Amino acid sequence: MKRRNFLISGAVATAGVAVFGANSLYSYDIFKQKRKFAVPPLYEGKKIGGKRVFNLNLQKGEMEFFKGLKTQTIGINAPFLGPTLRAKKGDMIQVNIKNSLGYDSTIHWHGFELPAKMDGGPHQIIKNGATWSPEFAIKNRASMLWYHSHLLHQTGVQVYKGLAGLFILDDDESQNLNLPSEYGVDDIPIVLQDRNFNNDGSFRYVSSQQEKMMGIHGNYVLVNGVIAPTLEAKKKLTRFRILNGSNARYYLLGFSDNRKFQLIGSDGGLLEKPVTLGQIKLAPAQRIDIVVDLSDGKDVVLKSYKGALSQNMGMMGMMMGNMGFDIEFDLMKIQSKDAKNSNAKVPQNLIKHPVWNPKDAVGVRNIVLQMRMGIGMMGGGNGEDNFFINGKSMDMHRIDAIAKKDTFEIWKVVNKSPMAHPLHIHNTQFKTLAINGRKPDASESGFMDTISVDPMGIAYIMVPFRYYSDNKVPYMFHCHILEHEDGGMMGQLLVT
Ligand SMILES: [Cu+2]
Repeated sequence: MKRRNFLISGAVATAGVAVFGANSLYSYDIFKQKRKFAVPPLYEGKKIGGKRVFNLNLQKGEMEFFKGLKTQTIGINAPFLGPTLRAKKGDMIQVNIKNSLGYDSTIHWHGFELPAKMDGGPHQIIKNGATWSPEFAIKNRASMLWYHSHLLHQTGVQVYKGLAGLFILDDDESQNLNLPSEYGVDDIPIVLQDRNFNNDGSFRYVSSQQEKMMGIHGNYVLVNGVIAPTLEAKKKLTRFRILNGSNARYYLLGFSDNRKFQLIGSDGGLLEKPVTLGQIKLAPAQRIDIVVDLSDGKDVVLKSYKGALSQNMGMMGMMMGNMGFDIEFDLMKIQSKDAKNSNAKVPQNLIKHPVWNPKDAVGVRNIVLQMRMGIGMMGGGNGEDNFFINGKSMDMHRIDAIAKKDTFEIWKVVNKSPMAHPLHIHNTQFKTLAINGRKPDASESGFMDTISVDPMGIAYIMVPFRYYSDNKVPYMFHCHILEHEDGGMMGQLLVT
């Protein structure tokens, strides 16, 4: 009976546009449900003839996010989401991806520097029933990257249903640091994804023009596929690698008792030095690598705080705030009463970053992000051409940018819209030169593949293109609010 009420109030919340509003399900102690934290299975592949080989199956599945209610999902070797793949810098990997979904898909290697043909973007469709076997060398430094569907106009819905997974990369340098690194023990991966549900337990994806415009925001947050789970920490020093795998939601992450944590890495790998923080913002597609001291043995809740959208200005920001897109809510509970002492530690110095001089860039590339607002947007249409980069919507037959291999470019990313957009560039890990009118702070000094540009803001980033060129097959660059990507805010980049 209780559960029914719980769901019906959810339905009320989703019937209008407002979610996470007055009817928020998180306005009471959701941890009473006592759901267990789930660690995605680790899959290190099999060494065959000098290659590390993975076999993946894109499949349909069914989950019980709410007891007694079934949700139709898709996943990779699992009903929902996929295993955490793991490899080491220098490995040659081969991934055999069979598509058993009943419809076309793709698998994109987010954050990897790799040949364009292996990238898994809209040009590398895996037809229903077919197997695609990309092979590439691991060039990236130690980091947590990820993989997900990237089918033209369908990325949002396919990721929403579950087509995503983590990919952890190691290297000698990181392995010599004695950081917490025992997978699932003191090195805990976390995928955050907000979702909406219908009364029958099925996922509710975009159902209004407004949701297409702002991107879908759910009123439940899945943590590795579980709503508000509780983790029993095993070690007093625990590392969390967190992916914002949501389609559109920004999080301002922190702990319920305001305890500080150490940020040790960003999208593309470790920082030079740890940075002590109380809160950190995470845009869609971004990752953080943090270490938390749990030695007081107290329960603590990982939360998202109000302020994730604090820099949104004007009507849109107000609208989104009023709609409950920027409120405080709980994500997961951590119990550490049985946590054991740890031999791991966070050193004062992590890794050395190469020095990149902006003077070495071959030029400045202007990227203008825009969205069509008002009557055309709200009043109907197919919603597929309301988002633009440099005035154009995504076209598979048009190349938007040509870069030269083994060069740096400075990208000036200008947001001429009233919403923040997280711009993701394939095949590179870049560095931030300036962001929203200021220099990046220490927490923003790392390697990134996705940068969030505030409404009417500007970012300058230094972007390397290394290792591979291809005169025909492009990489993508796009907004990682997936409804914006699907709606046209994407361009094609050739590296020649
Ligand atoms: Cu966007």
